[in-house]
Amino acid sequence: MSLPPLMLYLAAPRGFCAGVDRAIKIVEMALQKWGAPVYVRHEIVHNKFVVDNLRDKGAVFVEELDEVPGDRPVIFSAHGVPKAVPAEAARREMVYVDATCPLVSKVHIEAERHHQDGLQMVMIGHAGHPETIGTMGQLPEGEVLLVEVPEDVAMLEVRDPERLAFITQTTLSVDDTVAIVEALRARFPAIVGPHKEDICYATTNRQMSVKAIAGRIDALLVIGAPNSSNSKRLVEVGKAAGCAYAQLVQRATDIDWRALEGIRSVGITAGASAPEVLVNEVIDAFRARFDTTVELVETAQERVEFKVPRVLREPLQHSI
Ligand code: 0CN
Ligand code: SF4
Repeated sequence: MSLPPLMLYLAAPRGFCAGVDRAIKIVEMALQKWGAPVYVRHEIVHNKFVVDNLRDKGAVFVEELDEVPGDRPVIFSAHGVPKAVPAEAARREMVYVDATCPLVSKVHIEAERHHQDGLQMVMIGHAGHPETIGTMGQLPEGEVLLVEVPEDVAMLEVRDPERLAFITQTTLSVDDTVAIVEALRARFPAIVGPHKEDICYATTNRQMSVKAIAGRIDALLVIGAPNSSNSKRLVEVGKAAGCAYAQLVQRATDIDWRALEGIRSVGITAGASAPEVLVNEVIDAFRARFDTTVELVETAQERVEFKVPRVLREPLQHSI
């Protein structure tokens, strides 16, 4: 029996970004340097496959610092941590390595600078997400007000409308954020902020490549985890760009083949925390069911790389 034909558009850039690559390397190098167990506060990046792999190598994942014994190294995840976390690690004289993405740290520094200039901050982000918690936690309680949707702007109670600044989460939808920034600027003309927002290059590029394929596909599959903000945004961007069926899948076994019956084309992308092996697994699953032609749709090239912290590049001075 011959298989039905299928065009598979593979978006690029997709998958690992420089911050994720660095964060995973940090855990691997810490395991090499200090041996197991190395503790990691929060999933190093939001991907079960990555986390399970590192756990197999000796990483222990916890949610809070007080779950880490004082005599073992601890790594803070790529999403960033409130200031109180490294402060507490230092107080306990722990060995810690901060795997916060440099592009998240940049937003932390921005917030700090505006605060020192006496400005109150508005953060555009998702409540409860670790990056939002970490960024808001750079400043004293109450100094950062959170807005999630344009409607929140009207409800803001600010100290002084003339002395405000805004910052954003790095993994938001570029288009949705424009609307929130416009609402902020309309209500607070004096508000200062970044040129556009603080969304990172990887988030921006992955959304752009989804838009490039959305118009010509019957279905879009985004490989990523349900707690991965940037991956979930790719599903939304696909739908907003006209793709009727857009679904987040962790790996090939999550694919709802019934929903895909009769499709002639599919788009595949992956969030910044999803490893390429899972992309290949999904492509292979399509090849098993369809006579698949793969076409790469590349809308940008990425050459960003971040160094790991110096402590991991130096030889071990003394064992712990
Ligand atoms: O999926 P991630 O671990 O995180 P979010 O998209 O949920 O923020 O991807 C890495 C991004 C960062 C920081
Ligand atoms: Fe850094 Fe962006 Fe990757 Fe997050 S998605 S780790 S901010 S490069």
